[in-house]
Amino acid sequence: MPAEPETQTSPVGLLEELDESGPLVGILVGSESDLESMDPALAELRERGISHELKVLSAHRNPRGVADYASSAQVRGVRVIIAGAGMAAALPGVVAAYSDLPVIGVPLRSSKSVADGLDALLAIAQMPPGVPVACVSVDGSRNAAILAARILAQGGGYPQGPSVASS
Ligand code: RP5
Repeated sequence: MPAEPETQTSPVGLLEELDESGPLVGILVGSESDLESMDPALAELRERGISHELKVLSAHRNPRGVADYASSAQVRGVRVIIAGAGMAAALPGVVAAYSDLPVIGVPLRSSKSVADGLDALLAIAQMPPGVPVACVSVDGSRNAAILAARILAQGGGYPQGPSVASS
């Protein structure tokens, strides 16, 4: 009887198989009114030749859309997500709750901001334990793109789950 062909069943292997040539960086903003503040990030990624996509998805107004995007991003080939939002900026944290990808939060100053964006800065920086979101400066989308590029430069193969030593 011929031997069964070897099959790859680990989740990591499955993810590798599903990798498509989609964008490497996913950029989300919470509102159409945030779009302009992402221009520096778009310029930086374009200059570096890093593929990216930009979508408007609000954690409060369209939570299902955010959940769908975040939970499917990795299998589409996205490797880093940049999420910018103003006011009670829940977006980066919600994305991190639905995805294991690195998430970079960009606090945005909007016309309705309190203290020039301090509201969003605190909302993004003060994530609860277990919800890792990197936070750049208010309106710091260029730095978010540079950080995304540096994360991508590390390549894949990151460890899955907490190590025994850290538990
Ligand atoms: C946040 O509320 C958005 O990220 C935006 O910065 C702010 C205001 O949104 P709009 O009322 O302009 O849509 O959720």
